[in-house]
Amino acid sequence: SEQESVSTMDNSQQDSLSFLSQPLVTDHYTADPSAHVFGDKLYIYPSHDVETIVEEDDSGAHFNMMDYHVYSMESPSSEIIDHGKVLDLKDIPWAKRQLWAPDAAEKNGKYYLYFPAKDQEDIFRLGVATADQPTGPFKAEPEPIENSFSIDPAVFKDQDGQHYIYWGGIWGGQLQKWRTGKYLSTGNSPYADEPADDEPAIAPQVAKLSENMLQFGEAPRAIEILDQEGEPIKAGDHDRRFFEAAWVHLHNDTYYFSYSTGDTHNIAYATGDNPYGPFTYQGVILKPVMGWTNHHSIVEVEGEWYIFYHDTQLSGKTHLRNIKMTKLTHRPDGSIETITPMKK
Ligand code: FUB
Repeated sequence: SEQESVSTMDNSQQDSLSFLSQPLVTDHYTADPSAHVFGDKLYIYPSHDVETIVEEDDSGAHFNMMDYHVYSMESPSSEIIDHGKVLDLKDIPWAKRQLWAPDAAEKNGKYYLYFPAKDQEDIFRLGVATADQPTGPFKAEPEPIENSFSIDPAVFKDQDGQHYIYWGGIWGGQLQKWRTGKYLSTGNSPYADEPADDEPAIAPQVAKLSENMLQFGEAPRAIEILDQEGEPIKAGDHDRRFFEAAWVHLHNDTYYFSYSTGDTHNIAYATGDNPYGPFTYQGVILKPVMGWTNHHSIVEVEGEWYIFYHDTQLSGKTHLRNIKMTKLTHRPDGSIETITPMKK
C-alpha cells in the first residue's frame, strides 16, 4: 500500500507532554478505531486521515478521507498488521466525499463494513459494503441504507445474536438537520437547527439491522440519555450531551452507551438494561486527547477490556490523527475508571 509522509511534532512540543500510550500505526494517519474480535483475532476498522487541499471549516470539510484500510492483531500485545486498502470512495456509487468513522460486523461467515459518506447532494448517509473475510476487500452496495442519515455507525451484537446499529453526530455530522424527520434545508451553518439550551439534547439513533444486515430492520428510534434524576440531558449541557461517536458494549448484563461530548472533548458513558435505553449518564471514560476530536471503541479481548482511541501525537494537526489503545477497567460496582490520556 502507498506510504504517507507522517510528520512529527517538534521536540519542544513532545517534551511538554506525556502520553499514556503510543501510536499503533505510524506510516498512515488513522482515526476513529472500531475494534472487534472476529474468530480468534482482533480487527480494527479505522478512518484513514489524509492531507487535503480542502480548507478547514466548522463542518469538518477538511476531514476529507478517501478510503479505508483494515488492521489486525494476533493479540493486544502483538504487532499490528495493515491489510491495505479495502474500500475506495470511487467504488461507492452513491458517495461523493468524506468517508468518516466506520464500523464492522460479522454474521454467518460474512463481514459487513458500515460507513458514513456525503451523497451527491452533500447529505451524510450511511453505507454498507460486504466481504467474505474480515480483511476485505469490501464491495459497496449501490445505494446507501434506505432512510439513513448522519454519521458514525456502530454495530453491537447482542447476546441473542441480534445486531443493532447506533449512529449520529451533531454539527458537521448533520444530525440536528433531521429533527423533524426530514432534512432541514436551512443553510450550511452546522449550528443552525439546534434545540434551545433548556430543551432535551438531540438524540443519537438506534435500529435493529435487517436479517440480511444491509438495511434498517425497523424504523430508527431516538435514544434517551437521562441524568441521575431521570431527566433528559439538555442541549445546553455541553459537558454531558451526546455529540458523536456512539459505541455500545455489554458487561455483566449492563448495556454501556458511550459517546463523544464533542466541543467538551470527553468520551462519556451512560448505562441501561437493554440495547434501546434509556441510558443513565454515569461519567467520563476518557478525558480529552490531543486534537479536537475524541472517538473510541471498547472491546473485550482474552478476558481483558481495552479502549481504542486516537489523538494527534504524530502530526499536531486535528485532521491527521493516529490510533492508540489502552486497558479499560470496570470497577466491581459497574462504574468505569476514568482514563487521562495525556499529561502536561
Ligand atoms: O473522522 C471524522 C469524524 O471525526 C468522525 O466521524 C467523528 O466521530 C470525528 O472523530
